Amino acid sequence: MAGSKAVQKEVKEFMTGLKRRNPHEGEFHQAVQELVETVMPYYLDHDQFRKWRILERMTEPDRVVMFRVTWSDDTGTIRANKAWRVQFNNAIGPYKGGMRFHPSVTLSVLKFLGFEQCFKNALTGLPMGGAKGGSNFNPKGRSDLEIMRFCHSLMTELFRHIGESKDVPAGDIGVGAREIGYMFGQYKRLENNFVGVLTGKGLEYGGSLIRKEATGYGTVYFAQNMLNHIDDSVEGKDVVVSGSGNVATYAIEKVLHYGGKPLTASDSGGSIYDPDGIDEEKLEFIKQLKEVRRGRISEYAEKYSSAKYLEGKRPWGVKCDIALPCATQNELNADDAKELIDNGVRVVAEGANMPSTLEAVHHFLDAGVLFGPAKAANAGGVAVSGLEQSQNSLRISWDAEEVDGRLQNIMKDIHAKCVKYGEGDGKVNYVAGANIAGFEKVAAAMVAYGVV
Ligand code: NDP
Ligand code: 2IT
Repeated sequence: MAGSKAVQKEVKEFMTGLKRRNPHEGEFHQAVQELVETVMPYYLDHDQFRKWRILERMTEPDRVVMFRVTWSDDTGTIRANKAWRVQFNNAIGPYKGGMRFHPSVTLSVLKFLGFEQCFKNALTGLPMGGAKGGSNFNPKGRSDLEIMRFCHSLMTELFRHIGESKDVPAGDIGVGAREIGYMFGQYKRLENNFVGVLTGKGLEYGGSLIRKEATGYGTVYFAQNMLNHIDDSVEGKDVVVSGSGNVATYAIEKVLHYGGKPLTASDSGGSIYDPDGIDEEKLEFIKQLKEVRRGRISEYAEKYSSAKYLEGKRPWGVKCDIALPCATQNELNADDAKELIDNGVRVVAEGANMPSTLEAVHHFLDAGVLFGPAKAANAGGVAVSGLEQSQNSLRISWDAEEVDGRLQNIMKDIHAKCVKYGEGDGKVNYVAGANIAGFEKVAAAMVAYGVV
């Protein structure tokens, strides 16, 4: 293995070039830095990858489509939003990755997400390349009809760039079953073709059981695998969760199944802390609140007197054994990491994409916390998307037990890959393990194609 000084020098030089080529893309720089820091020693030891300049090629998307989405709101006012689809890399399969609707969406955000998706998808063992898309559209407070007009308009451009063997979008922040339905309906109409071009579809029109639950369940399966590896388990543990959307809700549900105690949930307004624990009945309230009524998490504290509402605060100050960041990028910084470590956290599994800053990750690793990075820990969502594609191609539907069983096996397998590539000195560095395992698969496929 190359010496650490030489490695650091190569990382620095590589990042200088990447930042020069991609100015003002902080999130993208961060995601690449995290990968390159851990992959560089492996890269320097593998001449075939260096010779083919795989890292330089892999950090440049295959293509980016940028377009305008024009729609009219309920008052008749014309609106125009920006939208993108970043088709990052299809070396190991058709492009695959979610669509995000949120005012914070920029090209940099979608490039970081698309880049990480390539390695995450590789880890699942399924044939899926990496992509991400989305818009700076803010769905909050919009009526169903406004959402529908926006989704139809977006698909009126996007349809020509996607396809069941080309690029298969799915959900992400601000894009759930409702939005997928509107987008799929418009795709089908424009192409006159009923194929599995989106995943996360409703069960009535080709969706898969367990897709809705998959990311949150998968994150807790991953945490359970990390704990089982040291002869421990989620049972009896205090768990702090951020977010109250799709990923957070089903992470809380699986913690309950495993006998853990979920203590918190949050949204962009603040966090709720329930020292009595969020039980099945309280979780049902959150599901109704968020999936049906689209309300604020503060209502939980109005309903349950056991809970406190921490306005404008993230939940990282609450003492816990396990932390599951499940909201958004950079929601857990160095100070939060120190506080969690001081309070005795033993496991962090990232349900969201890049929720921990690079400094926070370094703190967790230095403190010996079992840290499951997003690429590995939240791969369950896209894995079941891959299974939805398989079911669509086969024109069959597996039952929930079948899909959940496959999901559990995939998460176990990802854990094993992280151990294989990240074990040293009796410890597992899951960041290095996930990055190297994902990188190796994509890189080997790129080498096989020659210079393209
Ligand atoms: P949802 O839209 O269902 O929920 C997002 C949650 O995060 C909401 O509680 C939202 O609060 C909160 N949130 C979003 N942005 C911010 C912000 N800037 N500050 C504070 N809170 C915020 O999205 P998902 O649950 O699907 O996604 C959550 C994370 O998981 C994202 O990082 C996503 O990329 C990742 N992920 C999702 C997968 C999936 O299958 N859905 C798969 C793998 C990863 P509010 O309502 O107030 O905005
Ligand atoms: O970040 C992710 O992995 C997702 N939003 C899910 C992508 C997918 O294609 O299911």
